[in-house]
Amino acid sequence: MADALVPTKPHIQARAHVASFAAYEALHRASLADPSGFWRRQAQRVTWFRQFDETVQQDFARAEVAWFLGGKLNASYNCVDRHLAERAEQTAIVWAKDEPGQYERISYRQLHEHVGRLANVLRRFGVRKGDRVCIYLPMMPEAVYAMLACARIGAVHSVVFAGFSADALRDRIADADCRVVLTANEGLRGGKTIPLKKTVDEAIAGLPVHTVLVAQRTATATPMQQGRDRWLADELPKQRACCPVEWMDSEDPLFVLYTSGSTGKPKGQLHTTGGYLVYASYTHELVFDWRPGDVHFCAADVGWVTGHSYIVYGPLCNGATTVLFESTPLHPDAGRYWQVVDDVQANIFYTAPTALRALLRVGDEPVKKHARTSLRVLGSVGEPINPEVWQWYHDVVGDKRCAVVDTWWQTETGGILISALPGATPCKPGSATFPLPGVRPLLVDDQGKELVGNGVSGNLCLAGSWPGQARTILNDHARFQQTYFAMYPGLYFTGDGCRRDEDGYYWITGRVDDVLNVAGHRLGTAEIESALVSHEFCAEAAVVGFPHDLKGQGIYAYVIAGKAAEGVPAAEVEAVLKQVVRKVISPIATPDRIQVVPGLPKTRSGKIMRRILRKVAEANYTELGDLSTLAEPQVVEQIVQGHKAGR
Ligand code: 7RM
Repeated sequence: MADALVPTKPHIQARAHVASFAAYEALHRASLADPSGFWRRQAQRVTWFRQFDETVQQDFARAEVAWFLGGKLNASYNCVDRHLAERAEQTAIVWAKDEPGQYERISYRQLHEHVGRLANVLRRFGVRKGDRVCIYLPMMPEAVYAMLACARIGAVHSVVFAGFSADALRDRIADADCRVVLTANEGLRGGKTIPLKKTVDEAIAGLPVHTVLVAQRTATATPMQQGRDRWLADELPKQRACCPVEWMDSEDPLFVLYTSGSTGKPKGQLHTTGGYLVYASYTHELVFDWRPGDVHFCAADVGWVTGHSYIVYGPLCNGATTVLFESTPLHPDAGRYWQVVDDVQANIFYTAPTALRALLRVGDEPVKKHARTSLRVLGSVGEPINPEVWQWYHDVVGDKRCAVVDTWWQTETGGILISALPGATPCKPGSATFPLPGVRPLLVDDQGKELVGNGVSGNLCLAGSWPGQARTILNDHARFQQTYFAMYPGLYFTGDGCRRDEDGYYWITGRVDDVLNVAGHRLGTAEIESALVSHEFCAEAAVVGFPHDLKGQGIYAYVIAGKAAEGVPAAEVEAVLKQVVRKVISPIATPDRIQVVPGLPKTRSGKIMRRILRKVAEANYTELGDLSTLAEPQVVEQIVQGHKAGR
C-alpha cells in the first residue's frame, strides 16, 4: 500500500522561504552542482570581521575538513551584538521557569550585558582563548550566558547535561582538561531539586579545577570551598558589562560536546566557529521557516546538541526570540507545553517523539484545553517518529493547520541534514523526507557499494562535507577517522540504517551499531556494560535494546553474577546493579530489566551473539536463528526460561 501523503498547506506555502516542491528540487540540484558557490553565499548570513578566502577544503580519507578558511568572526558577536542596532529591546530569551506561569524575558540589550559581564568574570579567573570551560547548569539563562561568554573570549565550552552523574561529569571534565566549571547550587525540574553543586564537588575531587562559579537557582545553601568556589551573584557586579570580543579564525573551536558511540568512553565532538554558526543559522531559518518576529520554542535541553543549535546558536544568530523551558512536559500536567505555547505565543515548537508518545497516551483533552493558534511549524527530532504519533502531532497538536517537520541529524552533524521544509515538502508520516539543499546522502550496502535509485535500503552515508560537520574528536583524531571515515572510504558514515522508498523519501530505520536511542538519548551499550561490571556483583554483562512503547527503545541487561553476589537474592543483585548504572552514568541509562544469567551466548571465538539476546529481550523466542556456532548452545534455553519467568 502506498504511504499516505500529507500535502503542503497553501497558507504556509504563501509565506515560506521555499514555497513549492519544484522550488526545493531546483535549489537542491543547484546546490549540488556548485556546493562551494552555494555555501559561499549562505555564509553571508553571518557577520564576518574578515571575509574568508576559500570556501572549503576537504579530505575525507584523512578525516580533514575546513570551511571558510581565512575568515574571522565571533559567535557571541553574531548572536548578540549585531542585533543591538535593530532589535535591542526585542526579547532574545523567554525563560519559562519550572514554576508554572512564571516567565522572565531577557532582551537583546540585557543579553549583551549579561554575556559581557560573565565573559569578564571568566577572564578574571584566568580563562583565555582556547581554554576549555565546563558548563554544568540547568535550564536557566545563565547556561546561555555562559556559552556565549565563552564564545566571546574564544574559550571552548563543554556543556554537560545536568542529568549526568558525578562519575560521568568527572570523565568529561578530565578529558577536556577544564579548569573552570560553571554550575548552580541546585537545579529545579518538575518540582524536584537536583543537587548540582554537590555533584560537581564529587566530580572534581583530585582534578585540577581551580574555579567553580555557582549560580543560585533555589534558596538551598551549599557548602562553598574557600578559594575555589564563588557565587556568580558576588562576582558579576564587580565586572564591567562591556567585554570586547575576540575575533576567531573560522576554524577555531567553538565547543566540544560529548556523545556516546558503540565502543569505549564518550567522544568529545569538536565543532568550530564559522562552519557551525553558518549551518545552525541556515538550518534554523530554512527548516522551521523562521521569519523575524517568530517565537521559537525548542523544548530540548541545552546539554544536548539540539539545545546548542536550536535554542542557542541558530535562533540567536538569526535574531529570534528563543524559549528556554526549564520544566517537563508533564509538570504540573500534560498540558504544560501548550500552556507555554499560548503564554509566549510560540510560532515554532520542536520536541522529541518520546515526549509526544507520553502525551498521546494521556489523550487529546490536555491539548485541546489550550488554544495553540500561534503555532505554525511543529518539529520532531532524536529518533524515528512513529507514523501514528506524527499524525497525532499533525491532527491534534497542530489542528491540521501546521507543518510537521521530522528532522534527522546528529551531534556530529551540527545541524539538521534531512527534513521536510514547511512550505515545500509533501510529507509521509514517519519519513524524514529529503536532504536539505547542500546535503548529499547516499546509501551503501555492507560492502560499501552504492545503492543507486529508489526502493533501496542500506547504510546511511554522506558524500561531501557540509559546514556544520564536527571536525574531530577531542584528543583522538584517529578515532574520529576510524569511526566515521574508514568504513566506507570517501564517505562519512552516520551509523544509521535507512531506506529510500520508491518515491525517493528517506526513512531512518535506526542505528546499525551498538548504540541505543532511549527516549531520544543516545547511549552506547558498551558504556552501560562497563558501568555494570564496575561492581563486584557483576562478572560480565551484555546490554541490548528492545522495543519500548514510551521510550522507543528500552535497556535490557544480561549479567553473569560475580563471586561477591553468591547467596545474594537475584532481586537484590538487580537493584544494586541498577543503582550502579544510575551512579556511573545517569538515571537515563538505568536498565529497564536486569536478568541474571548463567552464561552468555558466545561464538567459539568469544564474541557475544547480540542478535540472539535482542530476540530474547523482545520475547521473540522462535526466531533465534542458527545456534550451531555457539560455544555453549544450552545457555540460550536457560536465558529464554529466565526471560519468560521475569515477564
Ligand atoms: C539530534 C540528535 C543522533 C542519532 C541519529 C539517529 C537518531 C536523530 C532522528 C533520528 C530518526 C530522526 N543527535 N535520530 N534524529 N532517527 N529520525 N528524525 O538526536 O547525536 O543525540 O543522536 O539519533 O539514530 O544517528 S544525537
